[in-house]
Amino acid sequence: MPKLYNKLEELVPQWRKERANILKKYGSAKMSDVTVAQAYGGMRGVKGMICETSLVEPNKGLIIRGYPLLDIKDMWPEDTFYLLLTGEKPDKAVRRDMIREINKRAKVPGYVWKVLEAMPKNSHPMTMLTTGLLTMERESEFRKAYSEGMKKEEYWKPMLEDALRIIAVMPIIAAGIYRMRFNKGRRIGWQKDKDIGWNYAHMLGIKDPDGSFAKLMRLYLHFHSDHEGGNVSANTCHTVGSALSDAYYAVVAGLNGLAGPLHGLANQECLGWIIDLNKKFRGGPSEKQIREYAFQTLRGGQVIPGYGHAVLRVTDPRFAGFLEFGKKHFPNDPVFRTVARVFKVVPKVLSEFSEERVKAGKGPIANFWPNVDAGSGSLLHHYGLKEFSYYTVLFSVSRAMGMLAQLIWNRAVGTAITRPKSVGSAWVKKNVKA
Ligand code: AMX
Repeated sequence: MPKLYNKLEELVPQWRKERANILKKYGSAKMSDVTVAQAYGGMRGVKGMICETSLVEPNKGLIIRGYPLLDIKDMWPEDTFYLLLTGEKPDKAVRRDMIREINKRAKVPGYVWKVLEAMPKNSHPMTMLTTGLLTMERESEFRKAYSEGMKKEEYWKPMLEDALRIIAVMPIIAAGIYRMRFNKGRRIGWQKDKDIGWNYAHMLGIKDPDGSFAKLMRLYLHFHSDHEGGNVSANTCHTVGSALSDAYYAVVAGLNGLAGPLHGLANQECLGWIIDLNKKFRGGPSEKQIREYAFQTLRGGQVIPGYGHAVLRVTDPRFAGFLEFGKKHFPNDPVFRTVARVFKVVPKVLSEFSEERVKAGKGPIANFWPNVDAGSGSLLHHYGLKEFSYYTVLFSVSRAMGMLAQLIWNRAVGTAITRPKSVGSAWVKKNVKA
């Protein structure tokens, strides 16, 4: 049994007890009010679900189980998953055990490749990823155990098994898609006894003479793993999982949300914007040119990708961490240099544009600062991973860990099926006092 399994056997009864105590003590107390604007506006700020794995503080950014992200930036993905799920920082023995357990499950059935090979050559890599993973749903231990009459108390166990399998196969499927979709040659296999980050870098087939690309992959998978429970991907996965759909169905549903341009696809859009900027001003734009270009984008009715956030009100620490990586490894890369320069200019542009919006009677832009997607693509681009449409796949391999940790916790404590109440506009007009 993995050390993670034993740890959960110890923790799950404590979680259940805590949940029961909280419900007994606070069950009928109010924790949020909802305005009509929030109901029409994506439920922004409405506290309506519980997520233990991480928290996004508007002025601090991502905090995983109490640890601000930049304080734990050296974690490997195996550590991240353990921390997300248990709340405890793993030691070296746990990391070794996690690597062993992932290795045991790192096999993709042949039928997955057949399905992917049959897809149209110009399919989006995200469509290929979710199709590949969904094809594997027949492997679900949860569904099997459920159909054999598993007791409620046991739900988390096959959910954990499915989670470990999904974490192990996702980088293999994702790397296979990269090589297949972009004509990179034969698939490269998983190397036994190595960690997820190293293997993903290796299977993509990117040249990595100094090992820094593998380091970037570890950092990338760690940074994108979770962003509390209300974002589109986590929230969708949570809702689908609440119907007791297994982890394959639920994670794929979440990833379909991640594929939207306002969510995980922004990294693709963002690098495109930076490259266009570099092309237009050969040799790299000046700050003045960036300012003009940014205003052009905004006045053309488009958003500046990689800037703004639904919750954050400061520079995303994930962006700060990636900026630090680029400055350390390739400060003079022309694309990275533009990303760093854009960071100096765009927050002020957005602030001025926000004032213009307000004068014109529109709402302000709530956050002028970069989010994770503003810089991540430039790092991948440096290593020769230049196919923008692939970037959300990398995000997905990572985000699956957060979604899976949340699913396991929910099945462990017995979270109910999601079912908020909706009302129509007529109901609002009739029942809400202006
Ligand atoms: N450029 C231009 N306008 C922006 C903007 C930006 N970067 N960020 C916000 N705005 C606009 C919104 O489009 C909205 O305009 P509208 O009222 O005319 O529709 C207005 O400002 C108010 O929006 P908000 O309250 O500041 O943000 P939000 O919570 O509604 O949306 C987000 C958040 C991320 C969708 C938005 O900031 C955006 O579109 N950013 C660019 C895309 C992006 O980077 N997405 C990635 C987010 C991180 C992730 O999930 N991976």
